[in-house]
Amino acid sequence: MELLNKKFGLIYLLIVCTFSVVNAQEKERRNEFVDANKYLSTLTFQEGGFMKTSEKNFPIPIDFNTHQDANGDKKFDPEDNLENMVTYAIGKEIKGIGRTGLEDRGPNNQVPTVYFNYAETYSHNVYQYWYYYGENSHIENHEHDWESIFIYERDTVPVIVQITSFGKLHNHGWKEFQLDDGHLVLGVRRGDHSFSTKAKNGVVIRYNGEIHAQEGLLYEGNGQIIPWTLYSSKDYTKNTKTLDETYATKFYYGDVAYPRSGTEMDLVRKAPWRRRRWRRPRKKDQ
Ligand SMILES: [Ca+2]
Ligand SMILES: [Ca+2]
Ligand SMILES: [Ca+2]
Repeated sequence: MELLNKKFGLIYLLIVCTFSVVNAQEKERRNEFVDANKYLSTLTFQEGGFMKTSEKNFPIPIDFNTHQDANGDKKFDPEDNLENMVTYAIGKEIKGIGRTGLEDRGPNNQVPTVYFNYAETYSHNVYQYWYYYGENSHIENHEHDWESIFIYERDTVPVIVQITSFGKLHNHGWKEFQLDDGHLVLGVRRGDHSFSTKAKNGVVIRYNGEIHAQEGLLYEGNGQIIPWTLYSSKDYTKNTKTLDETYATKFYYGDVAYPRSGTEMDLVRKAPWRRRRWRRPRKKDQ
């Protein structure tokens, strides 16, 4: 009995300690306010090539269209995104044929968008930028595609740039990248949207919202300036719009358009804000 009590005592102590650590983190955040614009990047997409198409979709809001039930399930949610998305276009009121062939899609709010989050480790401030695409179309076809870049800052100096590439984390030094007015220039690989340290020759969306087709293909948006929309669920971030985390908590990567999956509600993935990395960034895989 005494042993049991001791055990419970220990568990109780552990729980109390865990909560205190969490509370301490909340209270002792190093930065009272966080400017989401600080490490906003310039994205450069891979162009076409011989017998290859250019990148066809760009970072957009998960709710770019809330008025067309494209998959016919009587719900208006992100599972209609692949069907509603108009390719090779950036803009506020995009209309056209959807990615899977449905006519009269839109108007779609396909403006440059990034989902921002901030977290602190014991040594670094971590600025997280999560990009949402309607589709991953290289090697693996799936509806929805999340790619992220984390900037690890020590005091006020950016040190590590962590990118995801084919599901793995890669750490690079800040100095490995080209800069655009002090902002990172990232390459984005065609179709799967994984990041690379080298700039690409296709569509460019600058940190300030300037859009150029370069050698890529863009039917709408070329030459325009559409400032990035940054979403955050934290109340202490600046230059952000409020993200309602309950709007979507999972994304189903399957779609009837894909022979491999063939069903809408297939291959479920957590929303970034439900993932461990969102709350507790780590320097390496595992
Ligand atoms: Ca629907
Ligand atoms: Ca769908
Ligand atoms: Ca991808």
